[in-house]
Amino acid sequence: MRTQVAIIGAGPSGLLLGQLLFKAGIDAVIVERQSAQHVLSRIRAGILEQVTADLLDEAGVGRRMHEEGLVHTGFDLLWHDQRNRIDLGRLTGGSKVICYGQTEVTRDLMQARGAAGLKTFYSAANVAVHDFDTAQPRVSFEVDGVAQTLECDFIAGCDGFHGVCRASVPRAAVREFERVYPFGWLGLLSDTPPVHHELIYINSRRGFALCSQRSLTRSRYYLQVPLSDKVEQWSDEAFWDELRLRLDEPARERLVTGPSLEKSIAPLRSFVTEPLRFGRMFLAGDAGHIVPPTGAKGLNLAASDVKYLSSALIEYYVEHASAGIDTYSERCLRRIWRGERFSWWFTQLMHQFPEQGEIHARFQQAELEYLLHSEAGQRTIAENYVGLPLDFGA
Ligand code: FAS
Ligand code: PHB
Repeated sequence: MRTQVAIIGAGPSGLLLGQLLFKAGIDAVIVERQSAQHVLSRIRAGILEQVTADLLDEAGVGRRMHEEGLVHTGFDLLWHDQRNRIDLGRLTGGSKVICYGQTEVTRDLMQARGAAGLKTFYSAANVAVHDFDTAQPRVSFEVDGVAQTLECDFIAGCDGFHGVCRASVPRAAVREFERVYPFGWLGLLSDTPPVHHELIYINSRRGFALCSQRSLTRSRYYLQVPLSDKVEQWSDEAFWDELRLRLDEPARERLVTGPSLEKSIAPLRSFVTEPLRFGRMFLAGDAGHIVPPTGAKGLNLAASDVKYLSSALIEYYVEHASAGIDTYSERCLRRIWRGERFSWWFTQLMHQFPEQGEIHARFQQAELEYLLHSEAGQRTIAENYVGLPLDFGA
């Protein structure tokens, strides 16, 4: 079996890349370890930057996002019972974000790929990548116990943090940068109306909390919890009780609780691999980097990687040029590190770090008070949150 681009992973990175290549007439086959149902069962990101929304439109899958997504022009910061709105629209000359769950993005991409009759191997076992440092890379895997080999020109490693592609690169060829945070995010999804029309990021003495949403009738909440916590320890009632303690009075009064549709604990880390290209194999999305979700950057950085990679591959096949391929890693990493920095900074600002002593809480309070009385301070939050332009600082 042969294709032009073998894509490993059918998460948002792999599916979006497949769709953009298809629109350009380039053949790509996706090999995914899990079933489609399992991929859709994962509850992840919720905020799309304009760059990501534009890319979904370019891929021809933006219709439902525009119909069902919630346009947000601001969010609230709450700490010590002080709630202040960061006015994204005013501070960035009109930029906004769209609240539309990653699950729905993935569903839209899956449906478009299925409608186009494009080849996707789900439930693939023992996926391995070979000879990506030669001009004849290939992928081997098994489906229903039958061994398959996919010969290709390029391999796109869109297989997430725990994937096989980065793991297949000789250690001497990569530099990895990592910071693991001493807490996790306990997330709960419920069919209850959101507590506020926009997001509320909370720095409470009891820990960080986030009030997010998926629609006018479906909410997504997060609580900072110790890394030692297990999701089984947290009943729905315990979750709602703890959330109430971290909200201010107006939000407590508006909070509508209900049974959880999903509950999980995600660890938080900052992680970057350098470089992101290894001969004819490229890493994109979580395969190459991870951010703490505080800044809502994970999915959006994955989308910009895919923008750079799809443009490079289209340039290679259509214009027979390799400038995009040769600069892929450098262009992605410039944007990745900006997203990493903002996500780290926002995490440091909004979470409790008891191990760093009371002085850290005082630093946080001083920084929050400065930010909320400084147009410049709020503008730095706003322009990073809505996403810097793709060519920023180029
Ligand atoms: P993904 O991990 O989504 O997809 C990789 C795909 O590759 C998966 O389907 C996997 O099954 C497959 N795969 C893995 N190994 C394979 C192999 N050997 N062979 C074939 N396929 C293989 N971001 C936010 O902005 N906000 C959030 O709140 C948020 N919450 C998150 C919670 C969790 C638990 C995690 C893990 C991430 C979260 N993220 C969040 C980040 C998340 O949204 C990612 O940025 C996004 O999923 C990136 O998409 P992909 O790069 O496609 O990686
Ligand atoms: C979400 O809705 O899942 C979400 C929103 C904003 C974040 C993180 C997660 O910063």
